[in-house]
Amino acid sequence: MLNKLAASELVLNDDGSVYHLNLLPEDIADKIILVGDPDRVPKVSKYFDKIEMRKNKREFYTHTGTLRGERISVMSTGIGTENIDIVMNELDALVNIDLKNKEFKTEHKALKLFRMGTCGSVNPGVQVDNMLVTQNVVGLDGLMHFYQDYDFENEFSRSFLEKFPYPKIKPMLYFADWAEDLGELYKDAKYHGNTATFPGFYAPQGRQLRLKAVDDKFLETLNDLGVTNFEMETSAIYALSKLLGHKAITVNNVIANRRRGEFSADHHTSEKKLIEWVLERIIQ
Ligand code: R1P
Ligand code: URA
Repeated sequence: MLNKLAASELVLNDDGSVYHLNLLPEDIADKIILVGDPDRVPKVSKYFDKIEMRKNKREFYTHTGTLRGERISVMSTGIGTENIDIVMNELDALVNIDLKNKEFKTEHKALKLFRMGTCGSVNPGVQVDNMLVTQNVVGLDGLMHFYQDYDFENEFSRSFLEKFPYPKIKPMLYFADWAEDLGELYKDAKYHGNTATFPGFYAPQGRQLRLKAVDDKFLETLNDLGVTNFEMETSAIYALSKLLGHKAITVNNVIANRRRGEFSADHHTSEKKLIEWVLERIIQ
């Protein structure tokens, strides 16, 4: 690969910021909280001692400041792994590429990424409005098949693949796991589990409004394969972090129990609890 990147490959705005995130290298901290919903960004940054920077473009809103004296950023990713592809590559470019010369830096910087999201449980025993940390993730979104050199295997992936009964979906599957040392920070979470990340909210997650999903037993089948919960970003966050050399962990607020047909009666309160819980653990 050429060391100097063409203008069409690493796209920058007029002020030299990365194209979609609209950020300059000095705008981000090494610890970044990733949330899906742009409205969740101020709900997190209101806890900062001071906010030094607010920028946005499209669904990507970023606030950077300090909390208990430590620099920290919070950024919204919008929905889906295609957005995560942009977020991860542009965040990595901010720290590991010299944007002026468009050359790779010789020293690598590792970011710490903390996804704080929402999910639906497919384990009937998981209670809504509680926190669920993702240890392993299976991506059914296919993103990582566009990258060379990604082939992650562990005990979970091997047993999952052995029994996965949907041949049309199987070619899209890939696996990843958390950054173990960040997992230590979250060891007292109510639930730890295996997450499945999907390229949609409805049929991909087995929801049937007027259209039928792949099969009526999708939730039970995935749960039998060891999956605890469904959402739309973690596979790409974990897998791209592994390839790019960053550390990542996800904790989601369980807002739905799909097997019991329940939805949270007050997800604003449990969201607040999640934000406070995460901030207490990642800034010590
Ligand atoms: C779907 O409603 C969205 O909610 C979940 C899913 O992953 C998807 O992004 O996460 P966030 O609440 O972080 O957006
Ligand atoms: N987010 C999802 O992607 N699925 C759910 O069921 C709830 C939140």
